[in-house]
Amino acid sequence: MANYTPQPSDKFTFGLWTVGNLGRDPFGEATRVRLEPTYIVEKLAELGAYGVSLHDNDLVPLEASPNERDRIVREFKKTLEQTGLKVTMATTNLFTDPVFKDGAFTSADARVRAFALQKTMRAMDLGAELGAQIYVFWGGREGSEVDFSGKLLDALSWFRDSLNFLAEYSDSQGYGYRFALEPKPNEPRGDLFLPVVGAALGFIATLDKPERFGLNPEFAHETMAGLSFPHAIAQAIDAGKLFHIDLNDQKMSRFDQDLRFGAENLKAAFMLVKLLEDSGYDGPRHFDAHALRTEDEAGVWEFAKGCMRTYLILKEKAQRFDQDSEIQAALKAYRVEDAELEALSKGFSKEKAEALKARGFDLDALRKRGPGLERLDQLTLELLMGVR
Ligand code: GCO
Ligand code: MN
Ligand code: MN
Repeated sequence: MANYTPQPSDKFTFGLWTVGNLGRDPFGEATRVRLEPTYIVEKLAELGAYGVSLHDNDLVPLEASPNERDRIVREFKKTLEQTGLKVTMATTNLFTDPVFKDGAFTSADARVRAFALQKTMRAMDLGAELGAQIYVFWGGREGSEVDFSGKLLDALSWFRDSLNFLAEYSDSQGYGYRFALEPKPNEPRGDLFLPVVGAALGFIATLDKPERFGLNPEFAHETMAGLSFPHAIAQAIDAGKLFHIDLNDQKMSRFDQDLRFGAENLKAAFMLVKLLEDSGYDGPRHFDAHALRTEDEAGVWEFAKGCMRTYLILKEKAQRFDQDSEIQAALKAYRVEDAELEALSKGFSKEKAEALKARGFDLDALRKRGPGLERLDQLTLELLMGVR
């Protein structure tokens, strides 16, 4: 029996803000005390994680003087060296300060947009100094409640100008960042711009250097929108745009719950792990979730262990799925291959088109065929429930 102990090679990472979450919500105060970033790094290393990610202000407070900043960064780097943990992703907090209450890159106030650029460039400097190679854009406040303000089209174009500017900044500094946009449908704004994976993919194609930009999809976010996360991930993989991923869980159509990975939608979590492992995705398995507000610090580390352990268990289940002869037979029976028809249907030529138009099909047989999906689903469920 495997012991499901995480190793750095599993590439599990956590945001400083995730295990550092204070348990505050819109109705109640913090239920936990702040943990020092260096302490978080030490604990995560102990648990077998590979790395951490951070917002600029998770590490350096907004009001820190240049001297304080340097001291904090120096100490943090020392802990990284001692523990071997990597900083895999960096990002900017463009949502906490009231300055950003009506957006950052999409604010209607040019001063706010310029400040957002300044803050992001500084945060990119910090991330690069810590070795981050992925830079995430989550537009926390990039959205609206009142659309009569007339900025719907402008907002997208301001957003585009900012991303183009920052991609050039990264180049001019030699940072080599890969940028990952993180879609979310709502919360904290009534409606957020680029609400889902498909919307962000479409937007990337309009940027000056689309090859620099990909996605950081989050399980909870697509689920809040009532969409299938595995489908979104399949499309991101197909487009070559899965740069990073935020793993957590969520009940459909609710407020952003950020539950422990696998806590709610085990079937979708299994499918997701299978997709990531089968596709050869080799980026961080990044958990963007937090312990329930009920928990104390011990509960926080149980939460972190649980995220990684569930991933490893599902990874093992995916291997068993591939080795299960009945499941494999069901999969084989599901697909109908026909070399001649497949050759005719791919790569247009006039001859192929003529041949296909003239072809007869036994439609009755096609109508009557049962593809065996009930059996495949039940077999898979039984495997997940541990009786296969
Ligand atoms: C959320 C988001 C954030 C981002 C983070 C990094 O719903 O609050 O998921 O946690 O992922 O700001 O960009
Ligand atoms: Mn989220
Ligand atoms: Mn996220």
